[in-house]
Amino acid sequence: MTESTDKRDVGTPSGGWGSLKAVTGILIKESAVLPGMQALKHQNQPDGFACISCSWAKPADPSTFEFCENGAKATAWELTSRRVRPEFFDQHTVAELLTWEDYDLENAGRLTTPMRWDSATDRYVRVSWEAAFDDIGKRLRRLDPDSVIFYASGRASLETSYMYQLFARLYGTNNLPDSSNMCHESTAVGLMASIGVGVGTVQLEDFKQTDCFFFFGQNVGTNSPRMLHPLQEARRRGAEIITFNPIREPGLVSFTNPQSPVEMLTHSETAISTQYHQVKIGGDIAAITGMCKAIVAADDAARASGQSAVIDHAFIAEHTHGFDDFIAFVRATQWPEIESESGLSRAAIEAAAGVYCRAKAVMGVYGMGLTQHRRGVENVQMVVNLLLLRGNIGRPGAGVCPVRGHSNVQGQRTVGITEKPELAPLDKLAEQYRFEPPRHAGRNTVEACEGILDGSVKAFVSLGGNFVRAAPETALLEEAWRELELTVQIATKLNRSHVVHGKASYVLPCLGRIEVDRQASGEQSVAMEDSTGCMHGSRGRATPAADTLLSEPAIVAALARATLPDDDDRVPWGAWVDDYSRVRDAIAETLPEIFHDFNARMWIPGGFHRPLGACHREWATPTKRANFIFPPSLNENPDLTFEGAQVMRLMTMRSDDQFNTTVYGYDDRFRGIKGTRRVLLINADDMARLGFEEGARVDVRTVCDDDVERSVSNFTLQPFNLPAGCLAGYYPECNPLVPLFHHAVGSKVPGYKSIPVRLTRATATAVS
Ligand SMILES: Nc1nc2c(c(=O)[nH]1)N[C@H]1C(S)=C(S)[C@@H](COP(=O)(O)OP(=O)(O)OC[C@H]3O[C@@H](n4cnc5c(=O)[nH]c(N)nc54)[C@H](O)[C@@H]3O)O[C@H]1N2
Ligand SMILES: Nc1nc2c(c(=O)[nH]1)N[C@H]1C(S)=C(S)[C@@H](COP(=O)(O)OP(=O)(O)OC[C@H]3O[C@@H](n4cnc5c(=O)[nH]c(N)nc54)[C@H](O)[C@@H]3O)O[C@H]1N2
Ligand SMILES: [Mo]
Repeated sequence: MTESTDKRDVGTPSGGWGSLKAVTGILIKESAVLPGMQALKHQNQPDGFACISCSWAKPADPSTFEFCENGAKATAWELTSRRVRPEFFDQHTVAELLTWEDYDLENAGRLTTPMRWDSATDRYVRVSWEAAFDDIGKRLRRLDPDSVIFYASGRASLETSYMYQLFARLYGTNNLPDSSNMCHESTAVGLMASIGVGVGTVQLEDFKQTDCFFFFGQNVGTNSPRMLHPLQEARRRGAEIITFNPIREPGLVSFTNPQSPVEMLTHSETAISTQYHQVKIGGDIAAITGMCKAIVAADDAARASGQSAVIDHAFIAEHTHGFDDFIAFVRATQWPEIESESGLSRAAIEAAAGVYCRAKAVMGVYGMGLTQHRRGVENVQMVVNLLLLRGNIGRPGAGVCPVRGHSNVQGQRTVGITEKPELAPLDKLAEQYRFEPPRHAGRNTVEACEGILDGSVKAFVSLGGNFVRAAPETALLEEAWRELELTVQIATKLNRSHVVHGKASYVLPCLGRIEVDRQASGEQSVAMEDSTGCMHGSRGRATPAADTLLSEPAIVAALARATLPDDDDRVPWGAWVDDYSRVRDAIAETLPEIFHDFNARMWIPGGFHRPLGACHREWATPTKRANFIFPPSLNENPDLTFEGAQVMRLMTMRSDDQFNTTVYGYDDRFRGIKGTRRVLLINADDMARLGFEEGARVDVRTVCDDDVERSVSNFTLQPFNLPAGCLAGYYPECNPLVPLFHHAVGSKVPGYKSIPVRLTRATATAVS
C-alpha cells in the first residue's frame, strides 16, 4: 500500500492553528496562563531551561519561541496551579485512588509534601523529610543490594543521574535500569555492534546538508515537533523524505509552522513526505532488504554497462566488514517473500531505492516503530546496512538519527546509569571514590520485572517515571508489586505506581526542571544531553510549586547518606548539593573526554558535542570497521507465530495528547480521534471480514501459548487507513496485553509494537 503524498486524505496538517489552540487551551485548563507564558519565553533559550518534553536538539540560534505544542503542554502540566497536599490524602484512601484513571491521578496537581503509606488507614500520610530518609535508609541497609532496583525515567539531569548511579554502586549494585530499556536500548545495542557508538551520528548541521531522509516508525508531528522545522527547511531545499509507517501520520504528511505568521494566515503547508510507504507492522526488515536488493540490481546493471557503480565500493572495502555475506543474503531473498512480509509492492520498494541511489547524502531517521520489536536490534542494523551501501555514515548531511525519547535519557546513560557494567566507567569511579564497584551485571527493565514476579527483587526506588504502567505484563506486575518490601517514588505528580505500592511506600516530591532551584551557593543550573549528543545547560525560572519540595540532587544525596555507612566520607554529598558545579567537576573528572571544562562549556549556544568516532569513520567495533549485520530471516516475530485469519498484529503508540503515561486529555487531534483512548484502529476490510461494524465494542486477548490470560475489554473499533492484519491502540491502556517474554532478542526492549491479538465482541456493558 504505497501512495505518493496527497494532501487530500489527511485532516489538518501538523502545527498550524490547531496547535496554537491546543497550547492556549492547556494553559487555561491548568490555570497556568501567566507563569506558563512567562516560562515559555525561556524554554530552550540559551539562558533558560531545556524543555522537559522530548530530547530533540536545541539550535544555537533558537527562534524567539523555541517550543512546540507538546513542549508547551508539558510546561503547563508541570506549572499547574493545582496541588496535592496532605489533605488530599485525608479525603482519598489508596483503595479509592486505585479506581481513578491515570489522567485524574496526575491531574490532581503537583505533589507538595513527602508522604508515607500507612497500612492501618490505607492512606498516604505526611512524614518529615528526615523521618522519610531515615526509615528508607534503615530498610535499604537491611536488604541485599542486588535485590533493590534503582530505576530512572529519562528526565533527571546529568548531575542527578551521576549522583544516582554512584549511590547505587556505593550501595553495592548495578541494578540501574532506565527508560532506555523500554525505548532505544535496541539502538544502543544495534549501533554499538554495527558502528561502535551507541547513539546517533548526526547533528543539526547535517539537516542543512542532507538531500534525503529515510524515515522509519517515528511520529515527528506529535513526539518531536521541533524537528519539523529543520525537516520543513530541508523540504524547501528540495530534499526528499521517504517515509515507512503503517499509518499515514499527519505530521509526516504536511506541516504548517505555527510560529510563522505568514504560513498561519495563508494556511500554507509544506508537504513533508515525498513518498509514503504504509509498511506492515514489523515489515521494515523486509522493506529494507527489498531496497538493498534493488540497489544491488542497479549496481550490477550500472557496472555491466560500464557506468559508475551505485554502491560505494571504495568505502565498503576500506571501512566495512561483512559486505559479501550481506549481499549474498540480499540476493538470496526473493521478491514474493519481501512483498508479503513488508506488505509493500516491489514497484514501491524500487521507487524508494531509486531515490536512495540518486541522493548525495542520506540520513536514516527512526523511532519506536523500529526499536520495540522482537527484531528491534536487527531493525536498527538494517537501517545502518542501507546507509553503508553508499557510504552514508561519517560525512556531512549523512548518518543515522535515532530520535530519542525523554529529554535526558541519552545523557543518563552517558554518565553511568546502566545495568551493564562494561558501559559504566567503573575503573574510574573506583579510583575517584576509593571503592570497589560491583562488577557483575545488574538487571534491566525486563529482568527487574522478572525479579519482581519471582520475588527476588525486594525494593524499587524510582527516580521519576511510572514503572508499573510503562512496563509490560501489567496484571501480573501490579499484583507482585504489592509484595515488594519497599517502594520509593521520587516524583512531581501522583501516578499509578504510587497507588499500587509496596508494603512500605514513600512518595518523595521534587522540584521540576522549570523551577528555580536555590541551594546554599545560590540558584543552581543543571545540564542535559540531547538526541544529537549535544550537552546543554538549563536554568529553572518558575516559582517552585511548594516551598516544601526538595531538588532531585538533594533527595538523591539524602538517600545516599541515610543508606551508606555513617562514617562514609567518600563522596562530599553535602558540598555537591550546595553547589552543583562541583558535581559537574566530578563528572568531568570521571569522563574527561566528553565533559572537560564542563562548567564553562555547558552554556555554549547549541551545546557541546560529545566525541563520536563513527562521525569521523573511526569504528570502535571488534573488527575496527563498520559491520553489516543482518537477521536470519525476514520474519520479525519468530517466537509468536500464531498466524491465522483471526490473529491481528497490534502496535501500541502515543496520542497527540500525552507524554508517555502522562495523559493530558482524551483527544488525538491529528488522527481525528475524540473523547476516548479506548479505541482500536483497524482496516475497514479486516473489520468486515472479522464480522464487526464501526463503533463495535470488543475485548482484546493476546494470542500466546502460556497459561497467562492477557486481555483488555470494551475497546471501540474505529476504521482507519492501516495495512491489512494490523491494529493500533494506545499506550499505556494496552500494556496488559504485552507478554514480558515478548521483547527484542538482543536488547530486551519489550515488543510493544507487535502483539498478536484476537478480538471478540465485548461481553461487559460499556462503561465510557
Ligand atoms: N508529545 C510527546 N512527545 C514525546 C513522547 C510522548 O509520549 N508525547 N514520548 C517521548 C518518548 S519517551 C519517546 S521514546 C518518543 C517516542 O516517539 P515515537 O518513536 O514516534 O513513538 P510512538 O508514538 O510509540 O510511535 C512510533 C511510530 O511508529 C509507527 N510504527 C509502529 N510500528 C511500526 C513498524 O513496525 N514499522 C514502522 N516503520 N513504523 C511503525 C507508529 O505508527 C508511530 O507513528 O517520543 C518522545 N516525545
Ligand atoms: N505499550 C507501550 N509501553 C511503553 C511504550 C510504548 O510505546 N508502548 N514506550 C516505552 C517508552 S519509549 C518509555 S521511555 C517508557 C516511559 O516510562 P517512564 O519513564 O517510567 O514513564 P513516564 O510516563 O515518562 O513517567 C511519568 C511520571 O514521571 C514523573 N515525573 C515527571 N517529571 C518529573 C521530574 O522532573 N522528576 C521526577 N523525579 N519525576 C517526574 C511524574 O510523577 C509522572 O507521573 O514507557 C515505555 N512503555
Ligand atoms: Mo522512550
